Amino acid sequence: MDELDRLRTDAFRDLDASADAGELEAVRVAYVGRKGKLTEILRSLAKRPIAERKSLGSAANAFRDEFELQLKVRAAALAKETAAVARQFDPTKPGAKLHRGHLHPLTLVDADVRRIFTGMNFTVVEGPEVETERYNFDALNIPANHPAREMWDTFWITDNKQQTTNNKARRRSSVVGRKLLMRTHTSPMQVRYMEAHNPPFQIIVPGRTFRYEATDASHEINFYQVEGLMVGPDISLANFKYVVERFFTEFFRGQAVTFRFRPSYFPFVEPGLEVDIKVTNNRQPMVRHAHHPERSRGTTNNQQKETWLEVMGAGMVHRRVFDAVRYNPDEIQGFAFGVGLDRLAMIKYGIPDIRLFYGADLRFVRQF
Ligand code: FA5
Repeated sequence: MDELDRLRTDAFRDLDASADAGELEAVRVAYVGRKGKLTEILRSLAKRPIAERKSLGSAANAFRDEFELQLKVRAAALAKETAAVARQFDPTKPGAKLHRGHLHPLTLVDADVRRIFTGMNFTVVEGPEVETERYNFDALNIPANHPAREMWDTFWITDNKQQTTNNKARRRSSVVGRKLLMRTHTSPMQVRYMEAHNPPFQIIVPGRTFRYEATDASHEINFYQVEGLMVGPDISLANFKYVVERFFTEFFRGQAVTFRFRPSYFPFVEPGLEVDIKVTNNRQPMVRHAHHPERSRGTTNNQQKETWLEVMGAGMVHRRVFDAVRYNPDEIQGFAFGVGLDRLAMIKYGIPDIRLFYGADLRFVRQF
């Protein structure tokens, strides 16, 4: 009995002293584990005289029941303490890393273009994505049945309900130039702006454009263009060349790119031209090493095929467009251009496929 009393004092003292779940488990093993001190006493009962067996037995069993209950109580108290400690704020700990978003490469390029042209005194204006046939085609010297309409595969907007149920509306929508479409380029804003303003002025029009065409690595059905228009007395192609060269120099700063002007045709300019940028087959811009031509990227490595990527259409505004907005073509001239924003982004960041912009793959966006 004395031994049991001593054991009880020790057991409850150790239990109270246990500071965590590990220590508590050690206490449990020491007393009621397979070779625990109390277990041994209980096991020895069988060898003891009957009288002792009875009194010692009931005391030892009661002790074991109470001890096991207290083990559970202590375990619950320790768990609570641990949780409270975990909740405590430690001001010396480094802060948790904030998850920051990334700007989409097209957003970055759009911001760059706006900044550079604003720096050259251009005004930024925007226009509607749903256009009328008149602004997208007719006023740009592309009347219905003009073969040049085939240069722009168009998403036409048809209002079936209107056409079948409302004869008056149908008659109205069939008036020349009133048909609706998703703008195939930003050029309609040339006309809208000139109708509402007098020269001289210089504007850019960034915006979304749509074409009903097969997609590939450099063609999307939805892409972005930036229109440029500078109109006033004595504006010439020399002004255009200066503006575009300065734009490319700032846009591709530190990234020597090679570009070329090439004669081309658009019904709303005369003369017309296009601008290409030289890329290797992985779409990296050519990098010319000024002092060591042999180190120029793309020229020595014949595995990287060079191609020209068309980025811009441009030219001097056609008289017929000035006629449409009632400007006098004998008094003023202007240049206009339309540059593909996606293509600029592809060249700037070495992106091989335009479809990556619209794939919503976060692994792509997180690189910018
Ligand atoms: C035009 O859209 C003319 N409006 C440009 C213009 C404006 C000419 C002012 C003269 C005066 P074009 O269809 O070539 O032209 O397109 C212009 C640029 O948009 C192309 O050089 C290319 O960079 C981009 N682009 C055209 N189609 C696509 C497409 N499907 N996907 C991605 N970019 C495209």
